[in-house]
Amino acid sequence: MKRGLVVEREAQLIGVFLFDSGQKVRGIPLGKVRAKTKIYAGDYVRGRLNADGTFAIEEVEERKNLLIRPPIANVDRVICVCSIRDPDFDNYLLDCLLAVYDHVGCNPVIVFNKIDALGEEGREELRLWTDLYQEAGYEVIHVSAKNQEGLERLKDVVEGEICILAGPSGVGKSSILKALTGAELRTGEVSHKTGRGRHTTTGVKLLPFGKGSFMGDSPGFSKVEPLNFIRRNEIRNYFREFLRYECKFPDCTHTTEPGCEVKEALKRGEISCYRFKSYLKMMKVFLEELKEICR
Ligand SMILES: Nc1nc2c(ncn2[C@@H]2O[C@H](COP(=O)(O)OP(=O)(O)O)[C@@H](O)[C@H]2O)c(=O)[nH]1
Ligand SMILES: [Mg+2]
Ligand SMILES: [Zn+2]
Repeated sequence: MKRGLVVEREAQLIGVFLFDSGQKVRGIPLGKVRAKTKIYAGDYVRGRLNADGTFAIEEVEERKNLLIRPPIANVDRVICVCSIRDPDFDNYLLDCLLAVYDHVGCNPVIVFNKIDALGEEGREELRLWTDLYQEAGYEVIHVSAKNQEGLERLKDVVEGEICILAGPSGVGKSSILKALTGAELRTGEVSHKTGRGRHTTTGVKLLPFGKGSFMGDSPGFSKVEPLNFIRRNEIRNYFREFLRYECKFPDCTHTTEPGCEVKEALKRGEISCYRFKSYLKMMKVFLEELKEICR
């Protein structure tokens, strides 16, 4: 049996990239497969080549995750794209994306784009945010889609992975995709005319790039409400730097409990006030004492 990756999923079409030959072939799932599961872009499949060159899908491997927007399975990486200027950096939005994508198991990496366009002040701001997120436990990469700077490093970091881009409008997601894969980023839904009238489906392609990596051609979230995805008392698990501390109560929400080591770390400056404020905002909690700690 051969192993492949579903790189194209639109209406009735299933495009499979075969790992042994690097060929793209049309996949046709056997009835027993079809009865068991839908097939998504990002599914790893096993099967055999038919005489006519199509690929009989005999098996869909178990998924490690399945994103809904865009509909892609087995996403290893979400590339959270930000800029310092044009548009201005929105740290709360980034913190929301980091939390939600960590929660669904898509190991987020932070990419600051447009570094070519920064003046002295912008570069200083970039340094501060970069330090902050690295200290919190995230990988941070500086790129310029315009000058192709930093793209090799990005390709190394996501080697062999299925990726999608996320982040607000205007930060350069389309430009990065174009620079990495040569293709244009599709954003909207695709309408199809079928025999049964007009259907709306979200077709997705995975585009090969770099060192055995694939990128979805529809972006992930540009903004997100964490409470729609994560239970309130679990948000604390998706602030990586909080996990280094052990509070008196194992279910401490780091708000009003006594013996909170996260708040102690905040007071000592080991945890960033920006990050802690984002946490409280996601929790929809107001803490009077924060005025004293974070000036
Ligand atoms: N100076 C500079 N401009 C960029 C860079 N990347 C994208 N842009 C510009 O930023 C604008 C938004 O880019 P786009 O890729 O459409 O962003 P998206 O909304 O995130 O897909 C466009 O005018 C791009 O030309 C970059 O690295 N440097
Ligand atoms: Mg775009
Ligand atoms: Zn605590």
